[in-house]
Amino acid sequence: MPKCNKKKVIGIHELHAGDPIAADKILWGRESDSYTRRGFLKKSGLVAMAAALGGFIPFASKMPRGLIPAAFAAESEAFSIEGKEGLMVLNDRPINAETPPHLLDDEFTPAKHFFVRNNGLPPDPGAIGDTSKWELEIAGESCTNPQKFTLAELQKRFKHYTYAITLECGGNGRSEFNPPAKGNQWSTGAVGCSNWTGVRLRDVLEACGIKDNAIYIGYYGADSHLSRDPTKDAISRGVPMEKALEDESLIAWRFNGEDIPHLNGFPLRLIIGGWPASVSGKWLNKIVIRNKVHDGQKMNGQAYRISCESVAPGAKVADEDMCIIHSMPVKSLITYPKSGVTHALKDTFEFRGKAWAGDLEVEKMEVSIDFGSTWQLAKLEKPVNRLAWQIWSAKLKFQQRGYYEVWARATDSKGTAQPTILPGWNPKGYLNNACHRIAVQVA
Ligand SMILES: Nc1nc2c(c(=O)[nH]1)N[C@H]1C(S)=C(S)[C@@H](COP(=O)(O)O)O[C@H]1N2
Ligand SMILES: [Mo]
Repeated sequence: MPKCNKKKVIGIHELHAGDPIAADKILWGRESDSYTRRGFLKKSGLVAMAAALGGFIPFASKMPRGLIPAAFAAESEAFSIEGKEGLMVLNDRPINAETPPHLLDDEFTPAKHFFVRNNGLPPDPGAIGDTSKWELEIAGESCTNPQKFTLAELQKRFKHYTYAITLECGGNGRSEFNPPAKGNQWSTGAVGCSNWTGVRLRDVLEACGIKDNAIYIGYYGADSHLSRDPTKDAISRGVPMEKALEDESLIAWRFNGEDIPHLNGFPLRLIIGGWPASVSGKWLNKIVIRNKVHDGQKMNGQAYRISCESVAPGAKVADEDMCIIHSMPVKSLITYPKSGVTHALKDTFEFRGKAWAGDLEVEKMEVSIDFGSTWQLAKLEKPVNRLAWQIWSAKLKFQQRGYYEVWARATDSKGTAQPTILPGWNPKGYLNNACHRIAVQVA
């Protein structure tokens, strides 16, 4: 039997109907020990709610506990965040939201459908100010000539490039692992592919001098740690020099030709494709060139690491036996039609979706309508550039009415295919690249 998705996707009204106080905590991180009868939001909750409502809330301190903001009155489906549409909000952080597969049908993911994964609290939009004066510092022990650039200087001094880059959270698909792994219970939607414009990270690093002993870079952003402790970073990850110096690694300020959405890193972010999106630092204000593996927040311990050797489900793995994730694995999505829709029987049905393979290209795309017993070749397009996802499509015939599942399977340029059900379990639930399956009712 197909396993049920453990992540509950429910609307804000349903969420509040059960236990509004708990709902507040889920949505805004409103802590039970920190409110009076009126229900003060913790600062983190306020930032989340303000972002969701599109602005500062002057009377926030007067908001009753468990209140659904009237701005969401019309929402009965997925809860939406200002500037985002149809995303499903996960339940263990203020703002982490994923995109249902049918909303990833555009060639390039529009801002409103691009997922959000925050480890900490985004900078206050009002505090960002004049973005031309936004500063990026390049430093680190392996940088010969540390410098600061304003965004305007970066734009003026270096050549601009645009690439479509697939960003996928390392934990995408986590919800299917059993025993479950802690962390955001992502289903399939912590992924998107959009056009990013900026300057090459390489050009900027070279202008600041890369010492011979450089092996890694690390980034810092302007968001704060959930605790608001200014000595702690929300996240500060990086990649080996080789990856940093690739053509497609950008310091970007444009998203599909527009400003980067606030929750996705406005005004400046690092874009490094093919690897867990956690290496693409948002609200970017500092890059360090390191003579050792970067040791920032979430580089150590078990974060963004998998067991170096495969282990039995549920096994405990020592930190020293965990390896940093590099390239993401081959994967695909069915973005049309929407799962669960009932279709009238007809000659052929059109299916389509996206496929990507980390640092590699997808070479073959197949679909199955019989739970993986047989596979039919789908049409697969080339990526618009390296590290962009690829569009696939297939025309399928169903002989009779009934319930079907359509499964999609991609194979990368090294011949590695997606596993049909689940890949190897790992302690933190990363890299689930199982075949995407949708329900198709033919009536
Ligand atoms: N400064 C900063 N950068 C960050 C994060 C963050 O919390 N803060 N989250 C990372 C993670 S884990 C992911 S998956 C991607 C998510 O990018 P998105 O929110 O634009 O989808 O950003 C990465 N960059
Ligand atoms: Mo992530």
